[in-house]
Amino acid sequence: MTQKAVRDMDVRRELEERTLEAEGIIRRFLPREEGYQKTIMEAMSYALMSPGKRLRPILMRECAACFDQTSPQALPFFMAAIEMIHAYSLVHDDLPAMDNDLLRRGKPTTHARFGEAMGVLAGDALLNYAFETALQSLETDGTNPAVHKSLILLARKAGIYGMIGGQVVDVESEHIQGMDKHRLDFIHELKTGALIEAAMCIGALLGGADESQLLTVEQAAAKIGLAFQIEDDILDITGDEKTIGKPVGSDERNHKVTYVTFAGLEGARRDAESLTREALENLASLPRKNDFLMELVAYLARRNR
Ligand code: GRG
Repeated sequence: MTQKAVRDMDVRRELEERTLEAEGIIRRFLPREEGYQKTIMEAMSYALMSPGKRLRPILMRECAACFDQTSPQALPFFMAAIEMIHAYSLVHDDLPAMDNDLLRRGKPTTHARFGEAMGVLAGDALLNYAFETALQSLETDGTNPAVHKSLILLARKAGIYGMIGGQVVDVESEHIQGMDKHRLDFIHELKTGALIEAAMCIGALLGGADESQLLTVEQAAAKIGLAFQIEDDILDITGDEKTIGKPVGSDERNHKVTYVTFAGLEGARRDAESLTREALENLASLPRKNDFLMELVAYLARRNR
């Protein structure tokens, strides 16, 4: 076995453990499936607990561990909340009005399983419940300014200046001629990057990062988010388990403009690698060296090699 294969296996094993831990935390905050609202609660659990990597809560926790972790008690609320926001975005992204996908994470999408109206409502409910969950952190750590800053950051990065903003420009871009690289970068930065930035910055804030350390983490996260999206675009062409639910190369066949359209396959790979290298340099400058975080970031950038 090559050295790279051994390293990949180690990261995957460690990642599996962290994924289970994150799922344990998320499950604690799930609403009980009962009463007249049972169906929506089932749909929320279905969307949230179907097998995903839980990267955002894991990145959050690992970023907190790069600091002196001044408020670990608020962390689980935000870990669960960010995954709820991610899950809602996937549910809505799969709806007929958006990507119209029938499979996600190897299973029927939420609207395919529960119907379109329930798909819309389950997404709405997960978004609302995410903030209900994050706001509960005030009850345990309400005097901590880092908690207040984290709540504002979460709202902003998930909203019109973040993920939703990126999705809006993406949807509108389907109807315009001549997508340019600047617009595509803007879409990626917001649609994919904003939630990764929120995850890592909230982790840093709750770990006790100061303003300049927070900026360093935000810069690293932006690079990781873009590298992650580039890898996703590469996977859409080369095919992998991540494309489950989408025909291999479908974006290319549908003439959807992706990062690969501008940079070519090799250029895209090179860009993802250099973004990752820069992000690792940023992370290496934080007070505590977090080997797993560094390994994870490097692994994400080479997951289709
Ligand atoms: C509907 C407001 C709204 C936003 C949708 C997340 C998103 C924005 C769209 C999904 C489409 C897409 C390919 C986005 C790129 C980001 C990405 C690769 C998401 C998938 O994240 P993973 O790989 O998924 O972490 P799992 O299933 O592991 O959680």
